[in-house]
Amino acid sequence: MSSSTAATPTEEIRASTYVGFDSITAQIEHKLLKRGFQFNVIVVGQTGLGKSTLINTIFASHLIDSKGRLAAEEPVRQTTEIHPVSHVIVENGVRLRLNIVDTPGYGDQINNEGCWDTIIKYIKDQHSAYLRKELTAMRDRHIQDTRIHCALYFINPSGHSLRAIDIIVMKKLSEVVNVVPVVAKADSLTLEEREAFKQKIRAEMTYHNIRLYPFDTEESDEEEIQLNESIRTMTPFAVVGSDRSVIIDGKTVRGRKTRWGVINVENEKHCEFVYLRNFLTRTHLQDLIETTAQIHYEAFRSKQLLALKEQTNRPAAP
Ligand SMILES: Nc1nc2c(ncn2[C@@H]2O[C@H](COP(=O)(O)OP(=O)(O)OP(=O)(O)O)[C@@H](O)[C@H]2O)c(=O)[nH]1
Ligand SMILES: [Mg+2]
Repeated sequence: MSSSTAATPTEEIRASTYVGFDSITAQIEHKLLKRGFQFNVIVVGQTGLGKSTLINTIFASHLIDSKGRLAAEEPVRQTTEIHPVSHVIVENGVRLRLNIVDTPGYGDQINNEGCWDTIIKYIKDQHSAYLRKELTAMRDRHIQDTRIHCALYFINPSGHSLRAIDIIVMKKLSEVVNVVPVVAKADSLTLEEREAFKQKIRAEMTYHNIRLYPFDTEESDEEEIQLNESIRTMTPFAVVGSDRSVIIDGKTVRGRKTRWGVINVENEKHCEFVYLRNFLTRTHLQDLIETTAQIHYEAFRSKQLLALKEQTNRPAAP
């Protein structure tokens, strides 16, 4: 584009009669509401840290929120394969298809080398399926999106430090997906231990140069930058999961009943599950989806297309 035309300022004219194009936002909203939204999350981490249980907790709490759906009461067993679980949640006319991909935990073998490969491959496969659909001559107007928007990474609540395997896997994941770390089974730490552990993990992640979500961009305004900063100081979220309901003050909630009392997973004083849920659904849902398309998928797409171009440009062998 020539710079002389780009630099000319456009004069703003106020319409003398009502034209009605301000309804474009309502038109867009109507269209989006009809189509609905798709949000895909994957859970990753060592075996037995409560990944499958947390999925149940998220669904159950959402289902309670959106009033009157059946709870996901399946008993949790050790996960042996990558398994997407999906629910459509409706709230005030907004339809969200929430896909959570459960993965088998790793870390109980003597040699854990490459145990995360299948998970990375799964994430890349979704990108490649999307690209394939985008490149077909008769592409659909709306492509079904299975790209993973967020990876919840489960950290063992050891209270000491990250394990070597955590650092490797989070680094690998952060190259292809938005990574959000959580401290699993946070009920096993005291409040002081929890804070100290979280601080230690943040320091270690900075030290190892692990790039975690959320990212500030040139487009971020002051408010977004502040919100992102507050999220960064809160991560990793210390969560407790439960696949059981307990009754507290006549209300059914997700909780863990122990000999010394009940942990209500939705009580902010007990754990940070509610913060994680708010972050995922209330404040960063759209940004997670957008970042996936604009950063992670874009990187994959340009790499693939460049490779394709090189292949076709190469002179044929004699
Ligand atoms: N104390 C405590 N126990 C939990 C929590 N979440 C899950 N558990 C228990 O931990 C055990 C393992 O939970 P799972 O959800 O199967 O763990 P997973 O990470 O899916 O394990 P794999 O499928 O082997 O990777 C179960 O007995 C759960 O009840 C938690 O927040 N606190
Ligand atoms: Mg599991």
